[in-house]
Amino acid sequence: MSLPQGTETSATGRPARCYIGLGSNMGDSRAVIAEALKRLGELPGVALDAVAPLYRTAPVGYTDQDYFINTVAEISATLTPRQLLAGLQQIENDLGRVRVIRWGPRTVDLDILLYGEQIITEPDLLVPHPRMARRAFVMVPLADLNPGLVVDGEKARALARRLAEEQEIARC
Ligand code: A4P
Ligand code: MG
Repeated sequence: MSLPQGTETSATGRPARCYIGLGSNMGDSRAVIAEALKRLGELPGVALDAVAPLYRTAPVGYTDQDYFINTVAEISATLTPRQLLAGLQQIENDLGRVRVIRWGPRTVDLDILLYGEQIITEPDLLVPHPRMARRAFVMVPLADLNPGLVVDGEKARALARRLAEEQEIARC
């Protein structure tokens, strides 16, 4: 029997290695990201294994807004992708997320970038995150954590180097 997408944990029964993208460009973004990371590690079924450095990044998509602070966290998860998404959305809401425009300013954004090897294609849950391989603000911190990870057929480190030449990003 196959389960609906997003309701399976890792095929091995072991925790799934997942990567979470974090971004903020409203309020005290550093403090918001720090608090989001703390709460991420406190979610039941989540162990926070590693966090990349913080980066200051030029806005992508809707460009008439402030620079972002971005990073990526590596976690081990025993909850399902859907439960993980619900946990991330709870953190966004608890931190007073405000977002008016798609791709516009936000207090905090938490995206599931990768959930183990799972591919999920549901209207409200797309994993791998469909735009991650085009974004320096995702690929540069992801490559800090796992340079050899293959994303879209290319190693994260190579992808990150190329994107960092095209998009403004700096350690902060
Ligand atoms: N959703 C689907 N798949 C996922 C996933 N893998 N992880 C759904 C999380 N959510 C996922 O998200 C809208 C819906 O996406 C959710 O209800 C969920 O069911 P949202 O966070 O409410 O809206 P959003 O973030 O404005 O939209 P989206 O499409 O996720 O935006 P992006 O692509 O994440 O872009 N520039 C810089 N420099 N740094 C940034 O962090 N972020 C964005 C947002 C644009 N430009 C940026 C940055
Ligand atoms: Mg989002």
